Amino acid sequence: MKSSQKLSLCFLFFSFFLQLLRACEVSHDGRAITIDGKRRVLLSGSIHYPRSTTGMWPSLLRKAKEGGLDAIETYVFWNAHEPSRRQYNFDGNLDLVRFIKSIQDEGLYAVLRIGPYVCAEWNYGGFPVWLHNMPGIEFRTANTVFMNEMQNFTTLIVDMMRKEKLFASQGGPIILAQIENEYGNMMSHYGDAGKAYIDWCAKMADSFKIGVPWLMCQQNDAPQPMINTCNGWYCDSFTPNNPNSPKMWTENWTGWFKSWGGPDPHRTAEDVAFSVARFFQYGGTFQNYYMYHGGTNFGRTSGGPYLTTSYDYDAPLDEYGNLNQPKWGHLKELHRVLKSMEKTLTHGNISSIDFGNSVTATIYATEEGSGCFFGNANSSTDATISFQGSEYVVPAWSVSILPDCKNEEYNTAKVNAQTSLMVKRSNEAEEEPASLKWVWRPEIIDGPIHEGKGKFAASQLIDQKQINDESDYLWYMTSVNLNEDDPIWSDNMSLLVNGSGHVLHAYVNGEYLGSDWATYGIFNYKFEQQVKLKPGPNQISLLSATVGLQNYGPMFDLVQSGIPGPVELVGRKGDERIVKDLSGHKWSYRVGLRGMEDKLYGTQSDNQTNWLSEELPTKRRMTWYKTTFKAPLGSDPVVLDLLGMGKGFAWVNGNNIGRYWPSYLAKEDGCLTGPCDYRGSYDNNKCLTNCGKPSQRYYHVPRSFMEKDVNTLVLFEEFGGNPSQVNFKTLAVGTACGNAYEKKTLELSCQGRPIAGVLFASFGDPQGTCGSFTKGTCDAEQDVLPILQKECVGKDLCSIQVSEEKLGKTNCGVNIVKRLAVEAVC
Ligand SMILES: *[C@@H]1O[C@H](CO)[C@@H](O)[C@H](O)[C@H]1NC(C)=O
Ligand SMILES: *[C@@H]1O[C@H](CO)[C@@H](O)[C@H](O)[C@H]1NC(C)=O
Ligand SMILES: *[C@@H]1O[C@H](CO)[C@@H](O)[C@H](O)[C@H]1NC(C)=O
Ligand SMILES: *[C@@H]1O[C@H](CO)[C@@H](O)[C@H](O)[C@H]1NC(C)=O
Ligand SMILES: *[C@@H]1O[C@H](CO)[C@@H](O)[C@H](O)[C@H]1NC(C)=O
Ligand SMILES: CC(=O)N[C@H]1CO[C@H](CO)[C@@H](O)[C@@H]1O
Ligand SMILES: CC(=O)N[C@H]1CO[C@H](CO)[C@@H](O)[C@@H]1O
Repeated sequence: MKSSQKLSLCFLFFSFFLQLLRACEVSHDGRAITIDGKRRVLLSGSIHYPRSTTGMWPSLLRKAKEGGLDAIETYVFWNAHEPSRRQYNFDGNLDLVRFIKSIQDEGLYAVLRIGPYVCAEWNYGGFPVWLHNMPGIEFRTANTVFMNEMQNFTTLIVDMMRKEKLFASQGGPIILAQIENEYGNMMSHYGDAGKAYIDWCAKMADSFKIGVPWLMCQQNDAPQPMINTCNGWYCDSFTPNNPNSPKMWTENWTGWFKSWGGPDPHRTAEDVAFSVARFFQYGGTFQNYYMYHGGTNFGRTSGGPYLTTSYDYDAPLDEYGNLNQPKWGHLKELHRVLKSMEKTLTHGNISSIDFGNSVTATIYATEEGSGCFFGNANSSTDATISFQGSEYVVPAWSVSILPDCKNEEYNTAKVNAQTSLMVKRSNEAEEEPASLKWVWRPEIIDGPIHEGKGKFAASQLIDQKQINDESDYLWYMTSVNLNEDDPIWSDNMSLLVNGSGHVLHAYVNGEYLGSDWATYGIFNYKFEQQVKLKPGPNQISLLSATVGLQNYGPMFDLVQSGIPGPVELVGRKGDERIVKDLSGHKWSYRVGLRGMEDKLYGTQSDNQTNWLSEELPTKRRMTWYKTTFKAPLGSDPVVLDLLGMGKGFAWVNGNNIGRYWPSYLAKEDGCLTGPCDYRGSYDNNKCLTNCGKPSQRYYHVPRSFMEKDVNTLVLFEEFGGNPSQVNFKTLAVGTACGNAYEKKTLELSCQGRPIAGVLFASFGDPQGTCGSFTKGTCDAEQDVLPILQKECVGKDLCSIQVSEEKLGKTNCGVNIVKRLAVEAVC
């Protein structure tokens, strides 16, 4: 089909009454992905459906569309969909079909990365743990057991999409699919079998005949017809392995993820825009933001080890779905300019001029006209270049885009989008935290646990994955018979536990002995504690807790979790050290916690007895807390402030909102001391904030988890905490700042509420950042504040043309690039 008259979207209209779907042909050449024969510039963004709620999807997708995206990319999460072999879950926020249809409803395309290995900082990289326990299996290599299971699941997903007519070839939104994921940088560890496996993956994918192209990311030897694509911070120097494959970027990291013990990573809007603009300058035509919305690792979905419940990622839409400004707006503007050049970028003859010092101009020439990029990859020096008789200033580490090669329409370092500072407001529905009435119960760990009565036994320490990941918690229990003439018997005996994942609580003879946990980056701990033993049998009960299973690395699936051992008793007599290894003892195992078996987190009326209201304990290990609360009024996102708590899980009306661990503070140093300098190569250790504070204090409680009236909050506390400070807050834009250059339009919005006031306005060379603007060396001759107040106060959105006509003359010198800076309160 070659018809330029047709709408470029494959689907025209979709409603309850009418479903007008039109199949379209998705293909590619060396230049771009083509849709119905037309080369396209495609801007895509990752949103993972299980990391938000169905209620959030429409607004997230609308904001993505409004932000200038053409496509939404998602992984498919095998372990979420097939928690037990051949038992499937596609309910609630796992309803993949509904998610893809929601994408279509917003007029967006979809990119389906089936994997089924996904990495994604998702528990075990998306593999079900039962898979690990299949006899004879080896992951991600030419192993029949693995390949059969992978094919079984992949087929299920492909068939499901096909049945619902979701591929573009059937009139659906899916224009691209992906098989495997980032295997290229792992393949050498698998030898020849790795190569055989990737060829098999390609053949299998191709055999599905889905009618849209398949991608393989980070796979330099991807067999045809797979398109190999780039993932990274920057992908401008990437070249596909086939002249017929377009230059595609499947993961452009908009920020980074966070770990327990880690500070908050940030990537500036200027640098993300720079990386994208450079990619297009150097011939790219498809790029995807990883993530566009990161969201939340609800329940036990976070990968690891040690990845936080928040998966905010500093993405253009924040964890809660708010616009992360200025990033969202700055990229929106970039998308608009790139889309306006679609024809030029996908057809133009490309030539370039090297000005030295990392400054280059790239010209895309077509019969109808030319488009230009001026790139300056020098991290410290602004450049002035002379091009076709005019002079242009290109700031350090920036790209200017001139769609007509004459007028600069966009520069990645000049942010015109507003900056929003979010505030947390206390819950107006209740005078909290004082009004929260707590009840509590101990987790029952006497009785069977201290008698070592488990559900199964083994004469060895097992890998915690053997329990199919049904719980974070596994009791390892054994008994050791000692008498006073035992060689290790002494006044100074200790228990040693070599553990890998990730937290340990040790009990001896019914008494708590101590705890230990790994630190981020070093995922094993060596617990050693002096212990008082008695003659006769001694009961040792070790509770191991995982904090997200490994999701990345060569053979990551084999990394041990739980207590690999050894577990030893050590006796000391003078300088002599005598060891008794308990690792080969008979160990009895018990999965999970009693309170979880009894569903203490639920709202059902059974099990509501036995909660104690007297003497609310603090700093008490292994304790369940419960309270009821009224949902905060309004529709702003809600967070649970868990400051004062140790580590555990939180449930709202039975919904597991994820692991909490506010007592784990981010490292003390390495954070920013001033503003982040966007110039120079980014990596995830640049521009950190929140050092020395809890890695995660606030936890997202989606509105759909709450009822209007009474809601139940249950906490399981492992280390000991104080719930009296726990409270709910709502999140909203508190301050909105605009900072726009002359000839641009300054737009301000409080995102959902009217602008309450304007505190500062200056047209000249104002200094400082949002919240601390000051006038610079020059300013407008008349006070511009009243103009802004008149235009903005009481409005949901105001736009002001930044020009002397609108704001009056200034006393600025000719060399000053004038800007309007405004600070508004919401
Ligand atoms: C997947 O495996 C089940 C048996 O476990 C089988 O019934 C089904 O047909 C398989 N699906 C495919 C597509 O092979
Ligand atoms: C950046 O510019 C400076 C000054 O012009 C020059 O000395 C330096 O070599 C340049 N760096 C790069 C990486 O081009
Ligand atoms: C682009 O290059 C082709 C082949 O060299 C040439 O025929 C064509 O005229 C060029 N077009 C423009 C606009 O420069
Ligand atoms: C027990 O042994 C450890 C390790 O040698 C030593 O650090 C500790 O001081 C000893 N304690 C006593 C009470 O002797
Ligand atoms: C302790 O466990 C780690 C795995 O977490 C293992 O690499 C190490 O060899 C073990 N130490 C000893 C002494 O066995
Ligand atoms: C090679 C590499 O670091 N890949 C990472 C890309 O980013 C995604 C998302 O954060 C990770 O899942 C990959 O491990
Ligand atoms: C202590 C108690 O009442 N436990 C019960 C809680 O509810 C579950 C089922 O929901 C029962 O199995 C427990 O016996």
